[in-house]
Parts: sequence; structure tokens; C-alpha cells
Amino acid sequence: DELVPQMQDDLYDGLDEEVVEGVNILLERGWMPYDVLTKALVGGMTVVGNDFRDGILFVPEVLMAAKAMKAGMAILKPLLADTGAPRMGKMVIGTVKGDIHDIGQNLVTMMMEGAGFEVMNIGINNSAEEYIAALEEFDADILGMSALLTTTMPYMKTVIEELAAQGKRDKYIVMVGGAPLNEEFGTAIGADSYCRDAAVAVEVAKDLIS
Ligand code: B1M
Repeated sequence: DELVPQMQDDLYDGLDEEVVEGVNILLERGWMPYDVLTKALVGGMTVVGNDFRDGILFVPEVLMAAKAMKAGMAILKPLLADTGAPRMGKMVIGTVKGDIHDIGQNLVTMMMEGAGFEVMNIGINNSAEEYIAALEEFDADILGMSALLTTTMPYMKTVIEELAAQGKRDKYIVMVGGAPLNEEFGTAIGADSYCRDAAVAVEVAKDLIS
């Protein structure tokens, strides 16, 4: 669809109204919400990420793009959530201490809800104590942690160690994700699973909870 590269450009330029319009048009054309999300929005954000890395874009521009992405996601959210799937289990998700990148975990939240999980999204910058308090308050089955910085991802290990120190590690399925992570890291810190993307997170959660 020729609209997709146009939407990616609009996202790059932080034009939220145009992004919203594009999302609506693709839906009217019969696109599945998940395809709009991954092809138009996530695809656009990948271009932003590359130019940010290469020093072509700076934080203010990336913030604008993130805002446009969130505007587009807001339209897709009810469509992805409202699948009438049977209740699967409960998850707490948040980014680790020092990390404010929340787009990925918001997407994971949407997809998990769409698959029938109840999700308590505790936002950004969480300490081990905050994760553990949320797990207990929500009576969760799964802990999801997200990190986008190589400097914040080691904190996931701290959280898992704190769970273990309190004798609670075995009560929860621990899943981790975020662009700089990989399978090896997930294993090394003692997580139950590393999830490459939101769709994988749903599959893994279904697998591990059954
Ligand atoms: Co930041 N940033 N950023 N940033 N930013 C990255 C991560 C970076 C790779 C950019 C780059 O240089 N190419 C780089 C990190 C380099 C590194 O660590 N080696 C970077 C940097 C350096 C920074 C700052 C330090 C910049 C500065 O201030 N000088 C700063 C740090 C702030 C902080 O956290 N303390 C910063 C700030 C920002 C903004 C605020 C401007 C903005 C965030 C806005 C927001 O989130 N509200 C921002 C953005 C947008 C990005 C990029 C461009 C895009 C991230 C994103 O939203 N991707 C990013 C570049 C990149 O990732 N290539 C970058 C789209 C999202 C859907 O993907 O989050 O990977 P992602 O999530 C995926 C999967 O990873 C997975 O599923 C998701 C959906 O499929 N997943 C999970 C994620 N979490 C999961 C949890 C799970 C399961 C799966 O749990 C079970």
C-alpha cells in the first residue's frame, strides 16, 4: 500500500494528525490492526531509531515521533484489546530503573490484553521494590520487564535477584524484552524467557502459563 511509506514519513516528522489519519485509512481499507501497527508504526519508528543512532535526528525530534506513534497506537488499542479472548492470567509490566522508553512495553500491554491477559502496566523507571509491590498487589502470574538502554538492562538481574532473596522467584514467570537484549542475556540473568517482540511475548506467555 503506497500509504505505508507516507505514514512512515509522517511518523518521522512527528505529524500526529497525519499518522492518525493514515491509521484510519488503512483500517478502512481492510487492514488488520496488527499489520497497521507493525508495518506502518513500528516500521516508521525503526527508521527514526536508525537516524537517531547516526546523529541525523536528536531527542526533540524523536520525542515528536514517539508522540505521533502513541497517537496512532491509541486508535489501535481498543481494536487489539477487544478480541473477547478467554482470561489467560495476570501480568505486571514496566521499564526498569533509569529507563523511560515505554513505547515497546505499551505495545506488549496491548497485545497481551488482546490475547486475554490482564495487564498492570506500571510505567517507567521501576525499582525492584516497586515491581515486587505491584506483583503482590495485582496477584500476578507474570513479571514483564522492559529496557532499551545497554546501561539499564543489567538492572533486570537485580530485580530477579531481589525476588530470589525474598524467596519469591518461583512464584512468577519472568519475561524480559527490549531492543538491546537477546536470548543469551535473558538466560544469563535467570529470566524464564527473552521476548523479541510483542507477538513473541504473547506466545511465550501462553506457553509458560499453561
Ligand atoms: Co532513546 N535510545 N534515548 N529515546 N530511543 C534508543 C533506545 C537508542 C538505541 C537510539 C540509538 O542510539 N540508535 C539509544 C540506546 C543506545 C544504547 O543503549 N546503546 C537511545 C538513547 C541513547 C537515548 C538517550 C540516552 C538519548 C539522550 O538523552 N542522549 C535517552 C535516554 C532516556 C532514558 O531512558 N533514560 C533517550 C530518550 C529517548 C526519547 C525520550 C527521545 C524517546 C522515548 C520516548 C518514549 O518511549 N516515550 C526515545 C526513542 C523513541 C528511542 C528509539 C528511537 C525508539 C524506541 C522505540 O520506541 N521503538 C530507540 C532506537 C531503537 O530502538 N532502535 C532509542 C519502538 C518499539 C515498538 O520497539 O521498544 O524495541 P521496542 O519494543 C519492542 C521489542 O523490543 C519488544 O516488543 C516491542 C514491540 O515489538 N519489547 C518487549 C520491548 N519491551 C518488552 C518487554 C517484554 C517483552 C517484549 O516483556 C515481557
